[in-house]
Amino acid sequence: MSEKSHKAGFISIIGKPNVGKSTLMNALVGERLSIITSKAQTTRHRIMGILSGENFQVIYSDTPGILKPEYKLHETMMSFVNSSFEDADVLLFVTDLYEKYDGEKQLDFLKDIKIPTILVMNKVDLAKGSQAEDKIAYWKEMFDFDAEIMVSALEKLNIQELFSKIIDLLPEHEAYFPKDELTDKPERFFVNEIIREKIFLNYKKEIPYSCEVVTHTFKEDEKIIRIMSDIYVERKSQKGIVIGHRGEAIKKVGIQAREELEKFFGKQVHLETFVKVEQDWRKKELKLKGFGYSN
Ligand code: GDP
Ligand code: MG
Ligand code: K
Repeated sequence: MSEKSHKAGFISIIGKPNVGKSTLMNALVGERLSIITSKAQTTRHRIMGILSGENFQVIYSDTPGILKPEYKLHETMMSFVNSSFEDADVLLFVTDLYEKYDGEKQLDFLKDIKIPTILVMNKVDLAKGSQAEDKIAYWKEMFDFDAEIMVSALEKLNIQELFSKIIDLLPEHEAYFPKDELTDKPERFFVNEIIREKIFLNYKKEIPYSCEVVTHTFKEDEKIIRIMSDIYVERKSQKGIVIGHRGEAIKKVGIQAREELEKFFGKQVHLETFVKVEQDWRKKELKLKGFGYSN
């Protein structure tokens, strides 16, 4: 008897900030793995979601978007974007009804990409008339894609169809990970990301971008998870803003993060946060490595 064919591979989800990459990955994997907010650049790490079936294993990586490297941090983020291409078997180039191509260098790779690429037109739930079809035609005029599809990651429209196209383009390969594995990231990573999400929701301007979260304690027992996390800011003045008048601001972040963490882990959570100053952490490569950004 011949063995059944098995497909497996790495899928990189790429595109500009806010086109819906994280939402799409979550729709594809069916779990709330990466952090979604309406503000750009909240996804700094490379996240993998793994979906396995009897005859397939699809490994997704969600990237921080295609950005201009302004700070050291952005360069590190860019290296995540770039490195995610290298081992990809299929690329999902995600765009939405509103994105335009202005000749950006960051999209040059689309001109001579060797990896099978699917054009994913997201947010069709908001499309009027032939807006989505027109936008697809617009992108196809400039670049070659191996397939294209309209989806709504938010409304989970056409997600199954997209999945079929991904499987079509996947190479025959045995599974890369044990089949019950959901992600390659430890729990602390999700804690950091959830706290970061609440920081993004609660502070304005540069504050969220000046914060880094490091969870140093994660103790789980039968009833409760005890978590301690440091929030690093760059300047003393920012520490004051993050803490807020009588600690009100940081308290709000802590409550919102705890509620989210309890949903995520399905368990009672006790969360303590400490705000610390680490001058110019953004510019210090070594520090970045300490924060876990190097790969
Ligand atoms: P990313 O930066 O590319 O990862 O984008 P996110 O997944 O964080 O989404 C950015 C914003 O777009 C969020 O407010 C999402 O709720 C919203 N969004 C994502 N997908 C859709 C969609 O299909 N339809 C609509 N209406 N909004 C969406
Ligand atoms: Mg994202
Ligand atoms: K985002």
